[in-house]
Amino acid sequence: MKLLHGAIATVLFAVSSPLWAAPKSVTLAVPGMTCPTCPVTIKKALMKEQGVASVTVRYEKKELIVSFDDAKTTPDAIMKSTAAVGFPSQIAR
Ligand SMILES: [Cu+2]
Repeated sequence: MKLLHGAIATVLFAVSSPLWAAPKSVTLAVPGMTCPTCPVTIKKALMKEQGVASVTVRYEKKELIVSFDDAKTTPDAIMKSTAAVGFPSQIAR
């Protein structure tokens, strides 16, 4: 049963991958988030980017978790758009 399940998942993935690339996520350190409205600005900017699926803010850690479609954008492009609104970021850890 386990094997069969794996085979089905593989087939589904192969069929759907051109349209539905696997979502990736990246944790970004944003040292410039110094007040609670900063993440709002960043989130707004990122949600306008093509391929960004969701943005989770961890304000207390000055981090963002961004999930994105790697067929449409890259962590590099995401970091560029946070910098464009005044918040340079880098990949955490
Ligand atoms: Cu602020």
